[in-house]
Amino acid sequence: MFEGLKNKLQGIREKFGKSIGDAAGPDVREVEKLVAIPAPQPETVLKPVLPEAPRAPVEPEKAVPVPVKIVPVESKKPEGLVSRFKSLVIERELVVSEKDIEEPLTDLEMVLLENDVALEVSDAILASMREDLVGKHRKIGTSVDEIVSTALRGALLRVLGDGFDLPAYIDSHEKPVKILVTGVNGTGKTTSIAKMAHHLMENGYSVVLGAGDTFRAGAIEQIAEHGRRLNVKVIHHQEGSDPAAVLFDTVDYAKAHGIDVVLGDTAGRFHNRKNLMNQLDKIRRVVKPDLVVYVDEAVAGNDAVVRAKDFNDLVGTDAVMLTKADMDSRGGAAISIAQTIGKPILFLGTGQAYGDIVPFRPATVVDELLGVEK
Ligand SMILES: Nc1nc2c(ncn2[C@@H]2O[C@H](COP(=O)(O)OP(=O)(O)OP(=O)(O)O)[C@@H](O)[C@H]2O)c(=O)[nH]1
Ligand SMILES: [Mg+2]
Repeated sequence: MFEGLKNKLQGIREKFGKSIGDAAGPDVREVEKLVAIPAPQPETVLKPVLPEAPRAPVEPEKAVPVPVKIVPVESKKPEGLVSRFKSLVIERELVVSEKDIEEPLTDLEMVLLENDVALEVSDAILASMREDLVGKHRKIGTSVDEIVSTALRGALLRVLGDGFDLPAYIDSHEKPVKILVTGVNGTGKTTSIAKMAHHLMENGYSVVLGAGDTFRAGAIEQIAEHGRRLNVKVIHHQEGSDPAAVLFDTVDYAKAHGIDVVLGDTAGRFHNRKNLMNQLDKIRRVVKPDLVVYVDEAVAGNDAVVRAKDFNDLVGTDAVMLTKADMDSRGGAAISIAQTIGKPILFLGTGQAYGDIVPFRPATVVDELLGVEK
């Protein structure tokens, strides 16, 4: 999963590390040679080592620290020797400037855009990297790669958001919890419904499926077959019937049988098909779903991001499931969707089997991208 991006990010980490290392090395030597600068008051001493103001806005708590903590260390040294403030700071600390990381930042931007990360998300990641790296006092001795990977991890976590805990949602919600699945044609909606049913049952919830795709030939038989294999009830009407009525009946069945979760399928549709979008609107009004889950393919990259936006704008979306992540080496959609539409990713689909569904946990995805050993 996301192998291409993962490999590129490794290269980027090394570039950041090299740039920061280069920035630190010569400085240390050069400064150590400087001598005979009179020992000024601590305030004056510290002024020249204040880092350049970062270009990106910083939150107050992340603002450049005034290095007052240096003072006691310095005051222990005898006065009037070498350029005390410089040797002190450089010996003990490293301050990265915007210029030091300009090149790896540009490389990072290229890698993100090449891997289908949306422009606004790439911008947000870069801003976060600047904020975390530029102008901060770093103790020499700290691993540079650790500094870089912590910044990258923070940047990715910021754009991925908090994720979505479905079991917690179901537990705190009146039953049945009604989940409506939407999306364009062939992205894996029906398969994802079967996978979600399997996942929910494994977690102890009862489920009923609604065959809300009454449009495509064979769609009802497809979901009915999933129902047979999973031993789950499927409510269906005839092909061509009103999907809102099918899903209404599915909710009725769930209420009558004390079922925890309704999973409603819908026919695939593109956002520019006005009639079909109106039909979704009608389904929403009749069924009043608790969660509308938009399904798209991770492999679709930026197209998936654009479509997710369109669906969210037109019929609303509460969470996203990204399928075919097993075939996606770029990861752009997975990284971009939560930030661009402001809705969490719920699951990743990672194959064709019922068990190939993974709750989307941002921290785990970032570990995967940064190659953290589990
Ligand atoms: N590799 C892989 N294939 C998947 C995944 N999810 C779904 N598929 C495949 O994608 C194809 C389409 O899946 P469907 O579930 O029929 O898609 P749909 O969105 O319901 O399609 P329509 O109802 O025609 O709009 C099938 O061959 C699935 O097996 C996944 O996570 N990984
Ligand atoms: Mg389908």
